[in-house]
Amino acid sequence: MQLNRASYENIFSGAARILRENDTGSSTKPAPRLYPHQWNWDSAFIAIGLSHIDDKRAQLEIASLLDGQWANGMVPHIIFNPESTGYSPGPDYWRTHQCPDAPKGTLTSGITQPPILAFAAYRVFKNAKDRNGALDFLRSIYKKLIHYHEYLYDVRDFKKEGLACIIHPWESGMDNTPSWDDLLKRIKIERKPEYERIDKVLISENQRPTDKDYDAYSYLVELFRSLMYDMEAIKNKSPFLVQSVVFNSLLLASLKALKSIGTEIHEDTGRLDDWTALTENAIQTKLWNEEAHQYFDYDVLHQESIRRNILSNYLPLFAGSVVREKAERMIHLLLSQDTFWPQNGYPLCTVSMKESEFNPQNYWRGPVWINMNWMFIEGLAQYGYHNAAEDLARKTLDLVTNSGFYEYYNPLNGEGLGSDRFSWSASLVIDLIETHLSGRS
Ligand code: 2M8
Repeated sequence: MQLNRASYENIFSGAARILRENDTGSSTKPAPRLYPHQWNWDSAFIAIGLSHIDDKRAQLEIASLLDGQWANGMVPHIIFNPESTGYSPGPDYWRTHQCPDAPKGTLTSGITQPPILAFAAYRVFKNAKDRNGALDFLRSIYKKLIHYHEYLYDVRDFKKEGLACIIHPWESGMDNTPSWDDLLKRIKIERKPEYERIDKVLISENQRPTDKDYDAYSYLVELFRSLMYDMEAIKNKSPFLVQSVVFNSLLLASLKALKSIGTEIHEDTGRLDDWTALTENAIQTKLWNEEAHQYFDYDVLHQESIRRNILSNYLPLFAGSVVREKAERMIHLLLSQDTFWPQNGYPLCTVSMKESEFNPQNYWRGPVWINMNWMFIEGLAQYGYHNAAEDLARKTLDLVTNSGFYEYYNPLNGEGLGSDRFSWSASLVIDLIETHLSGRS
């Protein structure tokens, strides 16, 4: 049987419908009710899928995110839609409008997310049918993208080692991954922060972070708010400072894309090569663990590697920055039925099944996420593992065909979890169908 674009007609049109339903005009909500604003890395993943349907709308997704850019270059993790309510913490909690760097007239959070934006912008360009329009788009965003990366190196590379630091679990995008457990437990919360949790009203509690996690998340936001989001002060006072693998891998992938963008539009790509070499080297020297054959997040305050076997430790494969011999060892672990690829279930678990914290139903503690699978499909293909990449793409499409466009899935039985009609699940399915199926059965 030939499985190609035509075999997935229904799933493709279902995905396109979800993107239309979650469209607010210039941006796309990650989910209809649970996430009613614009999120940073969601919009990047969404733009990639949209680019197969409508060039201009994909470009607008990225441009609208950049409208929320701060004067210091930061692209925030959430841009609030003033017409949407029902998400907490909202703009009243973040209170970023008090901060001189925050954009005027746009309400945003005060932190960022894994920087895959430039990578997505380049994909949007490559997929465009109108080449001239797409070049204009690149010209209109290039300086803003450079400014974002200047921020990541000049402001966020606290140790001046070529590794951007994250200051909050939300900046990793993998909010309650077990890698943050010990760090969060160590935070001394003197006064319980005041917040409400709407997520638990919409989604089963056993699929979401705990209240203890939320105490820590909110405590950190209240701390940053009290410091007026001043990064020098946060660097000295925050109990959460991590050189994260997911963040720096996506940064690397974006730097390479940014260089291609600059070359396309004949712009100066000056600092990009230096940054790339610096970060590539720092990932190899500081984050690589020879014994475990993988990269580990690094806890800057306690000066130790965070030794949890989680899927994002392998993301340097997506950035294409792993030498072949290391890559082969990592891919062997990744495809193993003991760790991330359950024998009778669905790959890839976000936490190794061998870790005691592995939980097949809880958020970033084990379930399959489509964006992660998508990045590994790209990574495996880059390293010449075309059969494994296609296997993973088909398994991912089977999962969505059987269970729907969920936020995440139980890897053991395929059950859909979290929010239904989740935008990046829809968008990346479109990209998988369009670019990752060879037509082999
Ligand atoms: C989740 O994070 C938000 C906070 O940013 C939340 O739980 O309320 C994460 O899965 C994150 O990666 C994602 O960008 C966001 C929106 O989909 O939801």
